[in-house]
Amino acid sequence: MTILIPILGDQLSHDLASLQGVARVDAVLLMMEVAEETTYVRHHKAKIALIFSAMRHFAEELRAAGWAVDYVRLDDPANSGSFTGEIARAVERHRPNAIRTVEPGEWRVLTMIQGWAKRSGVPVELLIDDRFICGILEFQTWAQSRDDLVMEFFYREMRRKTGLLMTANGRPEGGQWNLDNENRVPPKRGLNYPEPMAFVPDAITREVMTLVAERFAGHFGRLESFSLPVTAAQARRALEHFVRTALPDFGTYQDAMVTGQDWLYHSWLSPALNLGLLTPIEVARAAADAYAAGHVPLNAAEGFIRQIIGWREYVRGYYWLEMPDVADANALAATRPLPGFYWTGETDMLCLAEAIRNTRDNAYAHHIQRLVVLGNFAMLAGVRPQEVADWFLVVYADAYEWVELPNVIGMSQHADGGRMATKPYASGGAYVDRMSDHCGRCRYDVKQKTGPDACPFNALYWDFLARHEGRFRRNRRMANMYGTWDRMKPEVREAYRASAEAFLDALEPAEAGWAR
Ligand code: FAD
Ligand code: DLZ
Repeated sequence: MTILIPILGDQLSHDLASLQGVARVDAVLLMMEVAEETTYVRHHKAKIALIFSAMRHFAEELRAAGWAVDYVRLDDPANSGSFTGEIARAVERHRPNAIRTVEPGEWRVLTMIQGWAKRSGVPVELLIDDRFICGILEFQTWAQSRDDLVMEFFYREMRRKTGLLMTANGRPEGGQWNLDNENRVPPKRGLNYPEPMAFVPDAITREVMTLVAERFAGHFGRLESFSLPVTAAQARRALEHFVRTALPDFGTYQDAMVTGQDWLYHSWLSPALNLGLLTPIEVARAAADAYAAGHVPLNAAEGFIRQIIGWREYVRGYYWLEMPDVADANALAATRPLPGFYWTGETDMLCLAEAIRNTRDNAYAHHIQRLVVLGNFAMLAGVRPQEVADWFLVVYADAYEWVELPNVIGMSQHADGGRMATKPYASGGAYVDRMSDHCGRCRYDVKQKTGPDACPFNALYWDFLARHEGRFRRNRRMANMYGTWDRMKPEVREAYRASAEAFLDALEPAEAGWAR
């Protein structure tokens, strides 16, 4: 009896469902570095290095634990270049009786797996990925029971399910489910920002970095500062470090942006989480335990836990509920190509330049840079959502379609017509000014509303509301903004629209070939 167990690059967990209940003598674990996965979009160099290094470390750990691991390297001359091709070759080598694998993170890969049994003549067992707190079917049942998909209500279900920050009588700790009214404080001078734990590349990582530097030289991003955790043991140390040094201030300064400060109080745990080096429940428990021990305040623990058991689980459920149609959604009929500065960073808007620098150097930008700066600009400018989604999938070390696409199409571009968010996350320069120190150092003036020196976010915001009046005017959550627009003199409204048009006309589109 031989069972072939493919383990994909984001399934690097020792308690993976496919490894349970199988005798080691009966199993061959198959891990595949394949060209198709490295180039279906042209990932940031650091992302490829991270995945290959973590895969190679995980294979060593599996071997040390007594598993037979068949590891196909990218530079193996016989490598077919695709998961499906490697399954066919592995079936030739091992003649398995069955293939057993865990549901993948992407629709694209699921359609591949659905063809394996027919192509190879070997039955394929597809197991639920129980590393997530909420299963795909469970989310679908929740969604069917409701008229809307408001995340807050899903989050409360997850609090009840996990018991995290719940009192013995089933009430939320502190009496409130959500403490965001204590969060979103602007950054002050004199704060000390802890850095995430940095790991010096070992021999395996250095070998992978050389491979990536040679083979993927034309891909976006820098590799030199690579220091991410590549094993579960390192990821646990990074989690402990975050809980001790940054979590206490996580909630308070969650929306802050500071020039030259790339992480502020964020965790930078998403790459390890999304690879499977950490599980969401252990990360959320670490925060709850720190609160119980009196080390972090409730607003920090609650805010952080909401991101993990709320948003992260929610977007995964949304992805499988809405795929495949959501990938092509474009409710606002946006047609503009992505501006070239998303790849070069060459823009005078300091908030954008800073977010893109962080992205290029670290394959990272924190949530508010992604949402309020990069996503907001693309939506206001009317960039085609699929080009925005490709960019986000390329540039971040934590980007897999199940988590990237809902955040782009649903949360940031409103391209799903409001299925995820009842109102678009649109804002002008004032919000960036309130939450950051960028505007005081920027070549544009956030206080000026129109003209060549005004912050472009101001005119773009009003132009966006005017362009989409037919869709949004009846939205009760946007009534105030349309009230303000209505009270403006016609010549003021016209000046906003002319300013936006002049700015947009001058935008250079990106050169072809960066993303695909
Ligand atoms: P922290 O601020 O420390 O948050 C803790 C954890 O909560 C994160 O590690 C992450 O696992 C989870 N989390 C927080 N917000 C979200 C969210 N909206 N969706 C899912 N998980 C969340 N996250 C990804 O993991 N991969 C992506 O490709 C991705 N693309 C995004 C694209 C856009 C347009 C936006 C607005 C958000 C995107 N996010 C994505 C969500 C979020 O920005 C990142 O998870 C976060 O910035 C990762 O940094 P961190 O670990 O320091 O997060
Ligand atoms: C993202 C990625 C890359 C760059 N390379 C590989 C690879 O060579 N082998 C592999 O198993 N996985 C890789 N991945 C992650 C996969 O794309 C990921 O498993 C699927 O997208 C499903 O989420």
